[in-house]
Formats: sequence, structure tokens, C-alpha cells
Amino acid sequence: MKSAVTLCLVREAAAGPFVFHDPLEVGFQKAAAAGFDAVELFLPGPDAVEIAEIQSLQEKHGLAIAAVGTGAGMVKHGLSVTDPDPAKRQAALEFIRSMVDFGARLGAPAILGSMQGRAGAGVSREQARDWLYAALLDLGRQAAGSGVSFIYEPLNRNETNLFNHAAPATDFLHADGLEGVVLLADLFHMAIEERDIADGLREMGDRLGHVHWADSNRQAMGFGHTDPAPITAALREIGYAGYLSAEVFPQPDAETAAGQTIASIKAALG
Ligand code: LER
Ligand code: MN
Repeated sequence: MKSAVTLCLVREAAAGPFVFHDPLEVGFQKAAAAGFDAVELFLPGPDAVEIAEIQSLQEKHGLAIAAVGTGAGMVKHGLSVTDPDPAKRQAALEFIRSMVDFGARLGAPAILGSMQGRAGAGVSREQARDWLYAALLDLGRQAAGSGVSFIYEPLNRNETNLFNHAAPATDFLHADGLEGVVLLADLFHMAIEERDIADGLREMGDRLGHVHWADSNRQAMGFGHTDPAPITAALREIGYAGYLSAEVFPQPDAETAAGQTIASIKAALG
């Protein structure tokens, strides 16, 4: 397993659960200084930064790109793949497609989290799940064609009513054509929703593709009340070899959150 830390350049998400909210160069420098293997990027869109600029920072600081988030499509443009308006659904899909392409050029998968939206406002859960399926089918195939996976993230009940739990989300991904889609286990959402986080990870099994390494209060692991020991045991048991990525608040400050994350990952992996 490898370590990663979130770096956010989206102004509308300045108060969001991302460790670094610095200009790219500073964020890369801080991530490398803290000892991370990779950064997870939360950018305003596919044209916010030149690929060559990111690649040169990667080379300079020895960092991989773990994943790219797509939440800016929601927080900046109010888009989701389950919006009742077909034009907005289409715009959402196009935004995510552009982020899949952007991520693939860096060898990184894109994540569908908040842009999944929710049922309600005249949209049944069945209808919303059908639209989600159609989006994942398209995005999973696009990603596979570019040599990367596509990541779907179940969220807690306050952020979506589509999938809040590991087991039904895993069943959903077994549908025809979704082979290119993997799951994101955000340990903050799972601390709210799962009866047992480790069992949830076992449910995901080989469909687990990414982990947001966060404590129960969305601070760095060790600053809340989640016990990481059974979680890392389950990750080992299912043969997970991906990233443990800190999507947490910069509390009490970014450097302390980053340092605590690295310490918790070292302790967990022994
Ligand atoms: C949102 O709560 C979240 O966990 C993000 O990773 C999704 O964009
Ligand atoms: Mn997350």
C-alpha cells in the first residue's frame, strides 16, 4: 500500500476536507517534505493546469498522482449525473469525461463522488440508479480504453441517497459492463454508515480501488476514534495494494494533519 495526500485548488472548496490548499508548487513541495508517495488532485477542471507543469513538479518532487477528483463539477457548476434536467446530466458526463482524460494523461484514475447527486425532487431512487449505471458504464469504458480504472465512491447519508454502504455498492458494480469501475472506501463515510468498517472492506474485496484514509471525525487518522488495526488487517486480507489517501481537514493545521497521516500509515503498515 502507498501513501497519498489531497491537494485542492478549487476556491469553492477552500473549507473542504483537503490537507493542502496551496498553489500547486507549494502543495507538491509540502507533500514531498512530509514523505508521501503521491498527491490526489482536486482541481477546478481539466484546463486549470497544464499537464506538463504537473509532470515537471512530479519529477522534481518524486510524487505520483494517486487520483483526480471531479467534485468541482458539483461545487463550481452544480452538475450531477442524476440531475432531472437531461442537459445538466449530459454536461455532468462531459465534465467527468474530460477529467477521466486529464487523469489518464497522468496515469491516474478519476473519482465520481459528489457528482453522483441524489434521488428526490421528482427523481425516484430507481431512476437515479439507472442514470448512475449509464454514467458508470460510459466512464468505466472510457477509462479502460485509456488504461486506467474509474472510481465510484459511496458517500454517507448526508451527501447522497444512492449508495451509502459497501455491500449494495459492490453488488451494483457487478452489473454487466461495469468491470472497469472500482470502489472508493472513504473511511469517514464508512465510520458513519457501516456496522463494521473492516467487514465493509471485505465486502468490496477485489473491487476496492482507492481508500480515503480518514478518521471518524474527518481528521487525520489517529485524531478521531476509528481503530485502524482491523482496517489494515482487512486491507491485507483482500490483497489491497493501492493508495491510502488523506482526504481530511487540515486540523489543527495542514502540516500536523500531514505528519499525523504519515505516522498513522507507517504504524498501520508496520
Ligand atoms: C465527499 O464527501 C467525498 O468524500 C469526496 O471524496 C467526493 O468528492
Ligand atoms: Mn472521499
